[in-house]
Amino acid sequence: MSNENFPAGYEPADVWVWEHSNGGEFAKINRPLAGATHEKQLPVGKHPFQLYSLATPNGVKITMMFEELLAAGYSDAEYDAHLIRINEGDQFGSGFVDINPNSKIPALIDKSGIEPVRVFESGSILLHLAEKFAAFIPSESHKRVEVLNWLFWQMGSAPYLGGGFGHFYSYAPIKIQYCIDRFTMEVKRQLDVLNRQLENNQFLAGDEYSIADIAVWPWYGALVMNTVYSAAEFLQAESYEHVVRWAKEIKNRPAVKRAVMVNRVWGKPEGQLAERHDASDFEFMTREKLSEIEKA
Ligand SMILES: N[C@@H](CCC(=O)N[C@@H](CS)C(=O)NCC(=O)O)C(=O)O
Repeated sequence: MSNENFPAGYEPADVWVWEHSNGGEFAKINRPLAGATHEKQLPVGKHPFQLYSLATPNGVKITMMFEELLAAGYSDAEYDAHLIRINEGDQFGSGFVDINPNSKIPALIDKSGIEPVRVFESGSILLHLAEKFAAFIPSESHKRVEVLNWLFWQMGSAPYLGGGFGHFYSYAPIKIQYCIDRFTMEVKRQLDVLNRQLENNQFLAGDEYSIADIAVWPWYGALVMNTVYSAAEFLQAESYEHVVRWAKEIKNRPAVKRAVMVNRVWGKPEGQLAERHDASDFEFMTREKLSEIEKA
């Protein structure tokens, strides 16, 4: 075996032992165990859809879908968006684990049918809503399968971007060249895949905006627009010109401008809407507006 391991001399033990200190930002909130750590029921609002989430890229996918559905006139898509603070361990509360045994945002309860159903995994939520409303997914089989191709491409690819590149480039407590090189190579390859696809297509799956764009934009759009990981220069993001064109076009959609605010508790006060229970909340319930009321 190599004698260049890090830390020097490190060899994996026969049996891995969990040390609470390992992990760095984000990984440190996890445990090698599933299940609830504490009893906590989830709040329930008045709308047919109850979303439990945070404005990370995985969370934004679902608020984009709801805001796009509402903007397209599907008034039955009204939703309550409750805040799950993953840094504080809300995803390990018993109520949350009941709706997502994987303890990750986003998670949804759909109360619009005869019985409430739980929906977890962002891809499953997007597909469930697209099928329910027959929206943002084409009905013709050959077009539909192309949307599913890119939807599932995202599910398989983004963990290399977030859990691999983002973790080692931004969050890991030490910079390890081997890990950064390995995941940078993969992320640049993925960006090139998207760039080639978007060179000849307005949207990912062709000429129609779909759940494929809604799944991919919060990760790869954010990456090239430098709103995650501050890595645009490192990755030469501007060279993926078709991805940049697509990312900017989607960013300017009114529904997307609203969606990125929901369950957001960082950044500019006017861009933070911790919870969304009504369309008017975007006007009256942002952090900026609440601070004005508190001061008055
Ligand atoms: N494959 C999942 C990934 C969800 C995910 O990783 N969510 C992160 C936030 S972006 C999370 O909840 N992390 C909390 C944790 O790891 O404990 C999906 O697409 O829904």
